[in-house]
Amino acid sequence: MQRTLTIIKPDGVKKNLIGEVISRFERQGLRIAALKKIKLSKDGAKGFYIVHRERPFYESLTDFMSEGPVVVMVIEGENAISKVRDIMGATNPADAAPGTIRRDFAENVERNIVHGSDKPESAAFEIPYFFSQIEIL
Ligand code: DAT
Ligand code: MG
Repeated sequence: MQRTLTIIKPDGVKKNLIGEVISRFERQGLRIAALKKIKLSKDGAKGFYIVHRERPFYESLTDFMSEGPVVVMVIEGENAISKVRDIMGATNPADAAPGTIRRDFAENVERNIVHGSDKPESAAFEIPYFFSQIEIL
């Protein structure tokens, strides 16, 4: 059993895709262990994406992530990290496989609808960034 942190990004919330995205995860046998809708501040977004601080897209990415509400979730299941990433599709929707969330809904490499932890070490940082232990059930 593995846990991963998933975010429906501001573009996904704006496009009314909360239910659609959650359904895709649930249909693949994953379980929502925690969930809330929040709005990140610019600093909150910068802290979450701190690993990307040297990347040229860091400022633009963190502006986008703080432009409107997001839904943050802890998703649980066998191989949840790679399962969620398979359902999401590649970072750039142009490279994402047919039937993935990003291929079906994302506008471009930045506005790409969803986030999912990329490895257990990332999940271990990202889950407590948003949730305390008593909120994960
Ligand atoms: P992922 O979200 O697939 O794990 P990542 O960790 O490499 O991708 O990058 C984090 C986010 O940063 C990504 O979802 C969108 C944005 N991003 C990545 N590469 C980018 C690029 N070349 N130009 C603009 N934004 C980019
Ligand atoms: Mg990543």
